[in-house]
Amino acid sequence: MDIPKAELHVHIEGTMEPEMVFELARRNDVELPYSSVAELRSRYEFSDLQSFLDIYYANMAVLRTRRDFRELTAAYLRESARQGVRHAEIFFDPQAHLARGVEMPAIVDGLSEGITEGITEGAGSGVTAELILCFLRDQSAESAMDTLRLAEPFLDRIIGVGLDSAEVGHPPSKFTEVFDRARELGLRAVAHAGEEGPAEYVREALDLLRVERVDHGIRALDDPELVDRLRREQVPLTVCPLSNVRLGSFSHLSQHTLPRLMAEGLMVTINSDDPAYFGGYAGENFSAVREHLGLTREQLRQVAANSVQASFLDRERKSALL
Ligand code: ES4
Ligand code: ZN
Repeated sequence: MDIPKAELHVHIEGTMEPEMVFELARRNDVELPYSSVAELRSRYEFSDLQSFLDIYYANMAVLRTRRDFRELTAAYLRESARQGVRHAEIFFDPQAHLARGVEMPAIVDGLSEGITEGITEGAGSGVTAELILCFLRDQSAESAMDTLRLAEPFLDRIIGVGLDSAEVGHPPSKFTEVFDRARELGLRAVAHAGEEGPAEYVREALDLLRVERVDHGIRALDDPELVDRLRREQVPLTVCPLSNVRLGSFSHLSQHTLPRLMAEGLMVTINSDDPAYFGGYAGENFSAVREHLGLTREQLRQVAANSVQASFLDRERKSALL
């Protein structure tokens, strides 16, 4: 699917293919508990979000240097550009790296160099990308605030903040203060909500964190009043079809509620989440929903246009992509 589109929900750490896990492990002298790429790949059978997060955080141990972050990001941009992505807003999880002693400058410099390299050498000069710093919601609000403070010298290269990791038991309300601070600093705001957690978390993300997009949001369908509000306000939802199936929200892609979200008149986008783990990048998510949910070309065009509209690009760049 080569319809021009923006990817609004991708975790850079989730783009690390098993081959790169092994390559970086060798280069950085990190011992892996698997003997081969095939064995690692065979572990990618998840029952829920936590079972995925356990292996996702474990694999991150191989990411150590600025160069690692640069190569990871450049590789992601090259692949997603091949799949029609013209703009990407990329999540990263600094707390996970700081915990291993990797410092904020190595992380942000590496990621931004990777964006430059990916754009100029592979993806083509038409591609753009931005970074969104995510707070880990299963860590404390204080840790999130400390992370934001550490990121302050780099805010010229960070467009916004997000909220990710284990959702249930970690409501958006826990992070009201740090999102307020982020907004004061001029950052945009998004948050994962309603992936495994209840529709109420989507409301909290909107009312307390004042997010401009909701990441996932699929559980909003449990709450008709919330659906009305999402429609009225045209709040973008960054839906990740292959991710939702691999993490057990739906038994098969044919059971995904994406068509219902669209029929309700919501502003839906299609994204890859953690493509190295869930079986596909943005284009592959588009092809999969076309095949298994019967979305028409016209509907897919609409979803792609939504992604441009829902991005943090300025008005001229949006018109150029529409
Ligand atoms: C994530 Cl699929 C998903 N959900 C929540 N947090 C995440 N971090 C990386 N992938
Ligand atoms: Zn996600």
